Amino acid sequence: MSKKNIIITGGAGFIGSHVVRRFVQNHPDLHIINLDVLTYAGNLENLKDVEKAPNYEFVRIDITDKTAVEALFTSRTIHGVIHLAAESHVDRSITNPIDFVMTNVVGTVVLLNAYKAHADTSAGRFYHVSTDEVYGTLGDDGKFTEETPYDPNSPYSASKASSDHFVRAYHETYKLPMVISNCSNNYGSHQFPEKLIPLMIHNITNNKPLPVYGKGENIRDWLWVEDHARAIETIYFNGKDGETYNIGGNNEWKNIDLVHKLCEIMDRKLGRAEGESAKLITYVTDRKGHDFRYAIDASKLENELGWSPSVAFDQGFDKTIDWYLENTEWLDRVTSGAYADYYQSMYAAR
Ligand code: NAD
Ligand code: TDX
Repeated sequence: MSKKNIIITGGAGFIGSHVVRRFVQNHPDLHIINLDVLTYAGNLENLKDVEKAPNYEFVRIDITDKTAVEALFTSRTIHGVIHLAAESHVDRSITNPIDFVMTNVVGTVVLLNAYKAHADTSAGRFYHVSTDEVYGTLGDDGKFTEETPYDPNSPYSASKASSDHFVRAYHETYKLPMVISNCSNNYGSHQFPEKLIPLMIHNITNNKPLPVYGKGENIRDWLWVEDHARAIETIYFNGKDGETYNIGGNNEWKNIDLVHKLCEIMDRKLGRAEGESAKLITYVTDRKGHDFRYAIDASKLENELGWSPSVAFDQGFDKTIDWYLENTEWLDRVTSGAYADYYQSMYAAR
């Protein structure tokens, strides 16, 4: 019997590469097609260890390219889609919202149409990977549940909310098998250094200022990326069609406390005097519309599907820092070229 074909979009990105690796290694009965256009955030180096696996294939396609997406869906039977491809950085969405509408909204609808028209929906499903940012912001108390009304504040979260609505609408209208998850902030290896943790690691290593937005009091709920990938695997196989599952780390940190913890660990690992790296902390102009706090109630996923985070933050954070320190070539490569211009435009006048 031939293998079932599963497309994972955005598989060359941060979370996508962890999901692809997990599916390729754990499911030799599936043929995994990594569909990615390789934007600045996509990097096939992230998948070196699985690129020769017999059940892995890479296709370079832009999800907004209807013709190319249709051609893939008609070249063989597609059974499932796990959709992670997106423009994912909030700061970039503030300066260039249109890219976010194109990829996150239009690209998702292109995939949904191809799935509706051509997929074998009896033996797979469309899984849309989304974010807790669609729920807006919390005050000091409470957590986001699956019933929290959508209230997105940034162009990024508005585009993700819109794509979530399209997925839900396709389920209601066309009765297609679909599932959505909304996850909190991920940390781990292979994250592009525009995001808080790898950006700070890179700057500490290079003795550059550490730009903390506003007063550093905003709060995020951090989850080990491998735990997110495992949640996606659990939900893809065992979730209920038409349902949403929240995924979170139950691990809230004020940005400034997280940066201080990182500085302390980096001082030790780099053999610097205590307090040395923290001297680099620089408070800069706040992000526009900066959501104050995110926190996820993941009890539905825990109670119904038996998932829970597996890695304590201290352990995961330490491993993450070690990965960046041991992979300086990766970091150097992704911070060469266009990164310098990005950094200049985002931080120089801040
Ligand atoms: P990322 O920016 O690291 O990777 C995105 C990937 O999508 C890249 O490989 C890029 O090349 C690809 N891509 C972008 N536009 C494309 C297009 N038009 N066609 C084909 N491929 C395209 O993102 P990430 O942080 O790994 O996030 C992955 C998904 O998870 C996103 O949908 C994001 O909204 C969601 N998410 C991220 C987090 C987080 O903390 N990073 C948390 C919750 C949800
Ligand atoms: O230089 C910085 N200084 C700073 O103070 C950066 C890059 C960030 N921050 C703050 C802003 C946030 O409060 O740190 C916090 C985390 O910022 P990001 O890493 O940019 O993540 P966030 O905006 O919270 O969004 C992330 O989590 C949800 C991902 O980028 C999204 O893709 C995901 O959906």
